[in-house]
Amino acid sequence: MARKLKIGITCYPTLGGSGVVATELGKLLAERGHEIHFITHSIPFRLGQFNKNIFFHEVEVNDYYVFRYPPYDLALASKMAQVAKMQQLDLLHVHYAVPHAVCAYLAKQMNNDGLKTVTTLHGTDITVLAQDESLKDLIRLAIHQSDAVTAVSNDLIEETRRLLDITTPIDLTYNFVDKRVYYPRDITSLRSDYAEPDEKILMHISNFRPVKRVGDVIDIFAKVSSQIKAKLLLVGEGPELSRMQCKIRELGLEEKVVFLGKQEDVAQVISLADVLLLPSEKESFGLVALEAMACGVPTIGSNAGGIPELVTNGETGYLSDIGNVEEMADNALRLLTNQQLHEQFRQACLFRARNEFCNDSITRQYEQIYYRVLGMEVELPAMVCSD
Ligand code: GMT
Repeated sequence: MARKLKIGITCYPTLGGSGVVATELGKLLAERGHEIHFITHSIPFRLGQFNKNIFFHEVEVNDYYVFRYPPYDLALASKMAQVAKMQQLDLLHVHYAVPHAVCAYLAKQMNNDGLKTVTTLHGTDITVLAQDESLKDLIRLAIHQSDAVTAVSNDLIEETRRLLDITTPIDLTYNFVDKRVYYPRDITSLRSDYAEPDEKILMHISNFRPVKRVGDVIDIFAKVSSQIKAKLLLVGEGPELSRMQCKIRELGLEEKVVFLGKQEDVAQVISLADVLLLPSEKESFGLVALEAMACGVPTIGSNAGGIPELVTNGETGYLSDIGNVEEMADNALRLLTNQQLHEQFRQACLFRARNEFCNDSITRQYEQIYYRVLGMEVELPAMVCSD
């Protein structure tokens, strides 16, 4: 039987797809008997219940008076090296290239015990930061110095190669959802708080950054709600929120739009929706569309980045070119006015989420990568995602 591993995980621990994936992965690995050490500036928000295999090491930044800017990156690298030594970690798995992969490289240099590093690229660390000439060489160095690099879609792999001229192997590790958490919830009583029985619910969940094109969400909804009775539920907060509030007022849609703010129990909230709107400009994968899919909710969105690897156009949702809000609205109307078609999409969503993106098989892929970088020949049995 394969030896259980001691793994350090670093991620952005607050709200955000990369932090969610890293935290859920850590929890699943702990369930499988590995010892997981989160090394972050605060407790990952999805960590949840106590598990004897999970440890948290807080990165504290030294505010020494000569520092104009307290050096978080150096504090993180030192903490990584310290924890790796004290806990005899086998490897560090870092999520997001900057600064985490760079810090892991520094920690490896400080540690003489053959510490290995695995870097997972999540999206904006490449699609936005690698376009910045001042960061490009640093990101390239961090990638080259990792013992394994994974990315969450084929599109992101290609983008990484294109933007950074990287030729070394990059493993594909799609985002996943825990099927014990993400399933269609019973929302019968909750739904009436938001919509009449004959109204449809459209939903958008994001961090309201410009790349999410929340303005398009509102334009799509404006067209849909001019044709059928509908509500728009907006979940999350971010820089575009107040501009969007103005736009909603200008279009006279206040009565039809509900702001839910940040929500932790995404599976419960998303189960309220008839469709999810995701018209992003950039999206390396689109975890939220997978969360929706696992709850039986089809996505209407753009064909940006890795979204087409997740959403099958015409089967589990409809994808259009970025900014084509007319077509997106028509597609939403097509689904929302045809109950039989909607049910067909819903079933396809449930099947695809469970079979292609389930927690068991993707956790196993990560384990294979860990054993490979440690030079351990371990053949883990293939995982069948069953009920
Ligand atoms: O979507 C965001 O803006 C958050 C961002 C993050 O860094 O946490 O999400 C990225 O990573 C997720 C998990 O791998 C992906 O599902 C998202 O598609 C990706 N976001 C972008 O590429 C914009």
